[in-house]
Amino acid sequence: MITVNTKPCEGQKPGTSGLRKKVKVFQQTPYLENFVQSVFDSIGDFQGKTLVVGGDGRFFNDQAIQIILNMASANGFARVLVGKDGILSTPAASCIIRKYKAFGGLILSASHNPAGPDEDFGIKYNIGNGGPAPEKITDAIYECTQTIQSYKTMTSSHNVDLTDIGTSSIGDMRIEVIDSVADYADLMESLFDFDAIRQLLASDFRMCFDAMHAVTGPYAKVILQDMLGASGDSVMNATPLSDFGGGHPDPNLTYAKDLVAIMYGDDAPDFGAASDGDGDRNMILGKHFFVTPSDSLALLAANAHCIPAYQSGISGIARSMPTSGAADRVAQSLGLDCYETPTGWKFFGNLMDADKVTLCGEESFGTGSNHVREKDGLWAVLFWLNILAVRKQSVESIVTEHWQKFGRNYYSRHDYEGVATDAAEQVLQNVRDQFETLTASTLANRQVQSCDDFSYTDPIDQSVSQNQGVRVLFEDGSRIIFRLSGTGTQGATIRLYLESFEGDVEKQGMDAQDALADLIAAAHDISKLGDLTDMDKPTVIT
Ligand code: VG1
Ligand code: CO
Repeated sequence: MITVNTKPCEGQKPGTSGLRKKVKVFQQTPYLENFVQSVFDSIGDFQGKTLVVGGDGRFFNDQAIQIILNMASANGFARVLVGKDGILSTPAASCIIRKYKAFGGLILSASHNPAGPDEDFGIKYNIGNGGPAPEKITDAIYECTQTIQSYKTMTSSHNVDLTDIGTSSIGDMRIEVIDSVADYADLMESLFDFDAIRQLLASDFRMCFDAMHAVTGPYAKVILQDMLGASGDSVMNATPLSDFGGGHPDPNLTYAKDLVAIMYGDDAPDFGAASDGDGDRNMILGKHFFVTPSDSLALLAANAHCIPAYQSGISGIARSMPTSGAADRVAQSLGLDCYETPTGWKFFGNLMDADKVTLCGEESFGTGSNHVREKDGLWAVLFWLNILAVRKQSVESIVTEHWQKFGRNYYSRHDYEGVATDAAEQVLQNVRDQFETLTASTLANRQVQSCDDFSYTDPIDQSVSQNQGVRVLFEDGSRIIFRLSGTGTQGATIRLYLESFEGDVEKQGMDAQDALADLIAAAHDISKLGDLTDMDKPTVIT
């Protein structure tokens, strides 16, 4: 073991979901080393305990793991569980931390951000419940990165072989290379009615899952094809590539365009889905039909009784603040609490640990439950397949029936990527400056009820998170929300979220952009977004 002198590196503040930077930044010693040592210095006493390590397979994944293994040994971990070839999807890592009662885990991913030598890399620490470290810990990690003076590492001269399942060691620390898929597949089988899904897939029902050359390929092949009998062509782009095939594995209508073309084409399958780089997001499509993530959360909650694991009821629902209120309506009809948290999965952990909620979701294609402490892409796909197997209706008819019963929350998110940071901040400030004049005024033909910067007090540990989005809230339940992304690596991204509610069945068939047109215009008007960014349309519309 050696102790290496170091000094703080710039830009080590974790964002919405860990630390994300260009690969080139992570490759500069001691950028990664400083962060890993700062994690180890912030998480308490792990001497003799187990750490889980794995990532989405992107470029630099394997090298980063070798560095982490040497440092984990030098710092006193007794055992590390690593996914074969260094691969673990984010939900699988969460599952393994929980199942083997590990002290915590390091997940190497920049989610859907492009991968490759000139693209992005990321790392985050998950605690023993399997979920992302809460802000208390991420703040402590950041503090450490500001004052760090040395890190500890072993100096093994050769790389640990991660290509075969088996055991090896560095110093006193045992390294177990484990099957990346098996534990996760077992967990899925314990939650869903695999027999019912098998029957569905054996019928004339056709599905298509796009793994986007990212981490879910191996998981989808084992679960959907080997275990559930989906046809050989049902999983596309199934081989994980270190550059994700040059693509952008973000499952939305813009980036998952191959899948969208199939699902909107002639002879479209009955069900389509995609997941992101690290396997925690999901997009759900029916034949010529897109399910918004906000609606998907509401639908899963309303149909949870179809699923063995949730048959006896769910304890509550949580959604991130910008996510539409569709789930709130289901919670109300089921007599359950619905919690509104800031963006990022770390805010759901306490609620799930305290059994206040079973299902959680975000508008950004994230849904999950208390089976792990991360959002879970394939879990959502299996949940939908299980519902389809039980209800024997099309995706579209299930969604439209839901709207008839609960009303439709028209919803859209407009992203403006690569904006200058000052301009992005000014967009939000412009709205903030009008909080007083907007309140009780008429905007987009509606009465404004209130305006605020969203702030959240965790009901379990009372921690407070401020400035989580600028909101204009209307009396009829409509909302305009502005937020700056915390996951990008270049410039700023403005997210504009728009929502309005339609209870009248006759008016539920509109295109969302048309239904929201007056709110979109009002949002531009009050923020001066177009002038400040010099962009005449969003980079991505969801
Ligand atoms: C985005 C999403 C947020 C999600 C986060 C991590 O964050 O909006 O809902 O939790 O990504 O998802 P931001 O700060 O860029 O809006 V993942 O799949 O990238 O780990
Ligand atoms: Co992700």
